[in-house]
Amino acid sequence: MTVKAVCVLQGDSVKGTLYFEQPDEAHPVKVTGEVSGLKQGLHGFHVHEFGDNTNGCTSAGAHFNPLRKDHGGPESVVRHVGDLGNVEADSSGVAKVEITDKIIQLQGPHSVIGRTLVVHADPDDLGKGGHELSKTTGNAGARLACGVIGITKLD
Ligand SMILES: [Cu+2]
Ligand SMILES: [Zn+2]
Repeated sequence: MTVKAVCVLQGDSVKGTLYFEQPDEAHPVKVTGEVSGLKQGLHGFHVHEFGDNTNGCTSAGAHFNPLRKDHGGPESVVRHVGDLGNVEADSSGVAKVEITDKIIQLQGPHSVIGRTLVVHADPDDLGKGGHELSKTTGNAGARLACGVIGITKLD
């Protein structure tokens, strides 16, 4: 059964709306939408563990990592389930998002529903930066905006 979800990202100046869709567990999840108010360039983009924004994006915890692996990029063999890599903002600060990912799910134990999507200030180095944070966060810096991923109505 197709599952659809939506996430509204809210930050001080960064906003966005992302749509998630998955026809069934065997098919990848498509993530589409737009994030605005960014500095031009790459920005880390992850699903974090908790759907808790009580203390802003900090309460979302670490990257969603049910398999207890090191941080990586979306194409890496070793990655967190929540590692969606980067989005790239153009000169007007808008990132158009079109991601197809085989690891995140909208159903089952790896479902990202009820967890928090975060967009970061800096590029995610995909685990390859050699920084002390590369293997945990990709050294992607501050959390500029976040929102909980929720199920939407099917049409
Ligand atoms: Cu993150
Ligand atoms: Zn990660």
